[in-house]
Amino acid sequence: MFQAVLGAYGLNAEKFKIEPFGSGLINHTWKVYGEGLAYILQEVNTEVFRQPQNIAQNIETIKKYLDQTAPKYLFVAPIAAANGDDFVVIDDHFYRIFPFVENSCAIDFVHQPEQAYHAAKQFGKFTRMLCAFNVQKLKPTIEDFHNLPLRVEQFKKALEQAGDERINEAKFAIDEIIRHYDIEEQYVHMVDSGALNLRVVHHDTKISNVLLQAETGVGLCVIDLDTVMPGYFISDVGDMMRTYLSEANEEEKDFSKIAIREDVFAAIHKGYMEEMDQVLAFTEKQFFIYSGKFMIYMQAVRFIADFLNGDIYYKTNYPEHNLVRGLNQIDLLNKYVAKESKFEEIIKKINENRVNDAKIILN
Ligand code: GN1
Ligand code: MG
Repeated sequence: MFQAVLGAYGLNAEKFKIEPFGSGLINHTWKVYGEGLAYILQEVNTEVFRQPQNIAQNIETIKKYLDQTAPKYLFVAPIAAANGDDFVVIDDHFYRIFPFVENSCAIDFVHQPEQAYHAAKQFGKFTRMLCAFNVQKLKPTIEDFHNLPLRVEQFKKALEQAGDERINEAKFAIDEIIRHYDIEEQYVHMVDSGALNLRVVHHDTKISNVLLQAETGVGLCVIDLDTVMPGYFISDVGDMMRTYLSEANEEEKDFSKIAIREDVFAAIHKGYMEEMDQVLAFTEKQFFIYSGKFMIYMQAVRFIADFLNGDIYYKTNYPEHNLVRGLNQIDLLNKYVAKESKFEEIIKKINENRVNDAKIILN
């Protein structure tokens, strides 16, 4: 396979080293390097991305726009194959190659608030760069990806169809998901009221999807653009909350290690708002804290639905893997909800300081 894929890019596979890269649950990724060159090769999971041409088209459309409006912005688009296409298809499998950004690094965990700050700033900047771009030009790469009512519907269907054994095993998780149905109701209300604007949103803002300068740790750019499509900002901010706030991630089985770091919350707010404060409407800002509940809850719903469905979506390494992930997210959700008033205080303080700073400047 590697020979055929690299061949389509005019590269001789024998001259390169190829190693698995990253920890994604959906696509397969490799680092390809040798002869002083380095690339990222990826096979797109077409079970998940049913129309991979949409990914290529979206990236191409955005690239053209950014080339004109922000030529200095680092946008990591796929390299064209020898025939000019942005991807190659071999035996019905869909591959593409990206340049490996030199002197960059990616991390898997947020160790310090500064890292959350730099990442949040990059995701905010990405949406800001595209705030005047017509989002209707983009196609959904996964229909209804972050449509919470639909995810809840899928969960209900999985519950109807699951066998007793899995339902019994997941009883606590199921009860918790039902107990939190208000999060979905709030979503429906928020969307119906028109509080949120459709924007170009990344939809997968985990820390490993940001490249940092290797030496300084300063944010360089965002990567993994497959789920870039029209959406709401709460998807991006919410997934940062979900994946940065706790030192323990969704794979952790010992839930006593799950804890919310308030300084990381403040760092996400600072980084994102430095870019987006002037862009977001007043009505959108009211949902900044809600965004965390929204994404953590939706992930719990998706993991538990997949467990009830017999593990057909996420890669799993042991039989209860999706159940444990779902329970982990429920634990995180409950700890997040317990901090809501604290988060409000933090934002209030930040805003007061901003007003005071502005007064000092005016005087
Ligand atoms: C999937 O494969 P990865 O890690 O980039 C999923 C995300 C989930 C995440 C949970 C297309 O992302 O929505 O949040 O797993 N992506 C898709 O780890 O379903
Ligand atoms: Mg991804």
